[in-house]
Amino acid sequence: MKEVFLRSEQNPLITAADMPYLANTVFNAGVADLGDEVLLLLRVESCSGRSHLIVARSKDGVTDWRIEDRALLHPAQGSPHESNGVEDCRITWVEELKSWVLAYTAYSDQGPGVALAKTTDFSSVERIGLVFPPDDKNAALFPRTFDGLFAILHRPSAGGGSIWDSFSPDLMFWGKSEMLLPVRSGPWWDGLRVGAGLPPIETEEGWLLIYHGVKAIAGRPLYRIGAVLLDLEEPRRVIARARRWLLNPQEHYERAGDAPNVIFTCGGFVRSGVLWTYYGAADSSICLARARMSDVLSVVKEERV
Ligand code: BMA
Repeated sequence: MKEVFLRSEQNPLITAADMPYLANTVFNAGVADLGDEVLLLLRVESCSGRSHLIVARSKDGVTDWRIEDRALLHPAQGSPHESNGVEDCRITWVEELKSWVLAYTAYSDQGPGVALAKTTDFSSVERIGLVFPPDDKNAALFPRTFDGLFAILHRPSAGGGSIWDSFSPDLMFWGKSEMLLPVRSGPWWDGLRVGAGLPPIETEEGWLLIYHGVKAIAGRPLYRIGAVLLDLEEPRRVIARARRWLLNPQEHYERAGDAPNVIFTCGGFVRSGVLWTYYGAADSSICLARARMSDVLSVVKEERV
C-alpha cells in the first residue's frame, strides 16, 4: 500500500556536518513559512550535550540552507530555567499579536518545562517566561484565540503520557487545563506516550494535529507520527483519530543515530494543499516528508471517535 507521506530525496537535509561550527547533532526544528523562504529554528546539540536554537533559511525549503552562527536562544543567555538547554521549538504565527510565538522546552536541573517567547524578525526574541514547570514539554500554541483565550497543547509527564490543553488570556497565566488526547494501550503505536508535533492546522473539517506516538519495544522507545482532528470551535474535543501511524522510522538515517528509531516533528506548513513536515531523524539530522492534505485527512477520518 502507498504511504501518505513521501520523503524528500534530499534527506537528510541538514546534519551536524553542515553547521558552521562543531556540533554533536542537529534535529527537531521549529518551522516558519515566510512566503519567499522557509525558516527553520534548528535544535543544535553542542558537544557539551546541551542544546540551543539557531536560525537556518532556504529559498526552496529543501536545499542551500543558510545557517546563522549565533543562536537565537541559548542556555548561556542566563535564564535560570534554561541552564541545561533549550529544545524542540514549535513556532506559531499569531495574527492577533502580529508575532511569531515560540513554544519550547526549557531544561534546567529541575527538569524540562515549557517556556514561551515572541519574535517578529527571528533576529531578536522577547522571552515571556516559563509557563509550565517541570516536568512538561511538547508545547504547541494554536494560531488563534477561542472566546478571547489563547489555547496551547502540552504534555505534563505526570499526566500519564497524554496531551493536555490549557487556556490563557495573555500567554503568561494558564488554566482550564484538561486532558485532550490520551495514550492508547498495550501494543498500540501510540500506547506509551503522545505529544504534539506541528502546531494545529486549521482546516474546514477541524484542527489537524500531527502528533508523535511512542511505543516501547524491548525496552527502547520507537517514535512515529500520527494525526487527529479536533473540533474547530471546541478544540479539546477530538472528532477523529487515525488508527495507524503515518510515518514510521525505516530509512537508515531514521534507524541509526544518537536515538535510533525516532521520527520527531516540531513543525511544518501547508502550501497548495501539500503538508510539508520537517522532522528530526534519530535525534541526529533534519529531514522532510510531504503529503497531500486530502490524503492525510482521509486517513484520519477512517475512524470517527
Ligand atoms: C523526547 C524529546 C525529543 C527527542 C525524543 C527522542 O523525549 O526529548 O527531543 O527527540 O525524546 O529521543
